[in-house]
Amino acid sequence: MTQNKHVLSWIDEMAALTQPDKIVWIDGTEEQAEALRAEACSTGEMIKLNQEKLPGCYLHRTAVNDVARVEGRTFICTSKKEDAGNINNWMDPQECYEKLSKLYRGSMKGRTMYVIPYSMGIVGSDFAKYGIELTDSIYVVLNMLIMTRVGLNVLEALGDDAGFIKGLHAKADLDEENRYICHFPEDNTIWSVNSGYGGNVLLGKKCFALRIASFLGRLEGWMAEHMLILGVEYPNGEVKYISAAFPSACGKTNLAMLIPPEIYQKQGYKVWCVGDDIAWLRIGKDGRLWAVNPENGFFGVAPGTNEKSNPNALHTTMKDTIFTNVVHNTADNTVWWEGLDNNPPQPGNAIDWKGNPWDCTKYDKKDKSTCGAHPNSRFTAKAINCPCLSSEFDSLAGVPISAIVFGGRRAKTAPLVYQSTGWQNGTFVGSIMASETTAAAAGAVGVVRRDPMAMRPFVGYNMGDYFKHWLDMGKKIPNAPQIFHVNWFRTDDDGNFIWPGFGDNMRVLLWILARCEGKVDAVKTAIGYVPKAEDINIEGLDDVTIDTIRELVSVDTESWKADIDNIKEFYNLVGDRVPAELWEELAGLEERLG
Ligand code: OXD
Ligand code: MN
Repeated sequence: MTQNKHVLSWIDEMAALTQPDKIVWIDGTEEQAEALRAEACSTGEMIKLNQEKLPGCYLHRTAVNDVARVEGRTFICTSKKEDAGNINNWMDPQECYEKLSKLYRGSMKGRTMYVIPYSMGIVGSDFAKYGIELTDSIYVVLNMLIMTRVGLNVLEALGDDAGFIKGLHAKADLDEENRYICHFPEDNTIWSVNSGYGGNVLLGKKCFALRIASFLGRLEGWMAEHMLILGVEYPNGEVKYISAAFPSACGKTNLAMLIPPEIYQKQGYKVWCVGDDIAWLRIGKDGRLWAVNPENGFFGVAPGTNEKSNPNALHTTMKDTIFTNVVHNTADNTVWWEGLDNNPPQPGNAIDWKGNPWDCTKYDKKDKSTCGAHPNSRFTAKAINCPCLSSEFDSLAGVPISAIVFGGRRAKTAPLVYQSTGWQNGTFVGSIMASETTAAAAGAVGVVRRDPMAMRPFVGYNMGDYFKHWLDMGKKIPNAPQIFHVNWFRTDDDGNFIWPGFGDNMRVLLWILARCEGKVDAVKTAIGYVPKAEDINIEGLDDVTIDTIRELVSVDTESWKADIDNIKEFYNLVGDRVPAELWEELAGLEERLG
């Protein structure tokens, strides 16, 4: 398959450790993928769904103890602890290799080791980075075939180079006590063991395209961010691009695939999706910041996805999709999840995510254990099947970014939208990003979790150095994007959301883009620029008046003041590498708040 000595000797070493019965190279062909699907169905690892209704679609269930990313068991193994920083778990690389080697030893006996050569980004482009994942899971192979660009052309493009990311994944016993997701950024290596859940085992995604890539980006002068990328097309055909970072489960996929309200559709506005989760950003020759989505598919949360919230995502999942941990409707061999529609499969025809008969009549919104689909159940779907996929999805150069948008879930503090006063202030805005926990999650409601740039679980090095890298990048981008913050989740005194959200977020995106072009005024406040209420278009909105907008864009000085201590506490936790510029920004904010 390849003569690359670095590749071959590494595979030999890993095979000697894990001792598979055989080694199979994944070549990216449909014939091989089809044979693997058949094999997975014959062993029960996957279920082939109704091929008339859902062509090319399959269902998989993970182990009950293995349903989400495990931040507590995710480690950054740099030789110096300070280089991983206080926000990451750290283990000494040597200690970690030794510890995990014991878990890997002989773990593939009686199993096959699959060798997956893959590219993040388009093979041969300036953005592309190559990886090889070794895994004993067909499910992983089939997901990687959707999420990344897999094929022998990756090996050709790599040539004799040693510069590939070495990923080793073994399911082992799926023992949660011995589950580890470890990153060795200094060695371009990722080791994952005892899990079969997407975010822990599809090593191209969070592990490579965010944690390792963020480390490489800092060394090489680019950025790997937890951001969607979308294009807004104007009636004259011009398209402007926005990238946006929100914490996990705050609606990135919905925003990326937004359908504009009717009044905009009639005028000819459209929104195109370039990516829903990860952006790699580089400074272009023209001095602007250019972005690609390094992935090739969507690994989206199923519950809540429906014809209203995200019709584009729903259509994307109608073919060639792997569903994980959703309800199996055995009446017609299809799938269902909470929030899809009001027709759950009836008792006798429904199998829940654990593989047990499910009775929808016992469903209680407040009790997660009564759900048919796991709240973190997923679809793995091909980008190419997305009806609103941007024509620039495959562009070698990426797309030029006009605006970077940060966002969180804040009941009171953050207004609907505000604009930072420049790159340094915008970096500060990103660094203090936060979300409040909702009643949907276990634990206290309204607890603020700081999640800088939505990267808290994904920065592969010291968070203070990451902030510094943001500031340094700003100095190098002659024509930098404007930086904004949005909050779709402001609530009234009864706890109801004030802003309708979803497609109507288009109204805010248009204000953001108008600001980028200097086409609209704004009001300067202590935190930055907020819209004049009349500049957010409310035509066609039933429950939103100009007074509602006034309320939404008002700055609640008291709740900001109350937030300052929490920000200081967080900066202190990040530690002494927080750049002085950000402390100055914080002092400035405190002063302006009075
Ligand atoms: C994801 C996440 O799965 O952010 O995208 O957790
Ligand atoms: Mn994500």
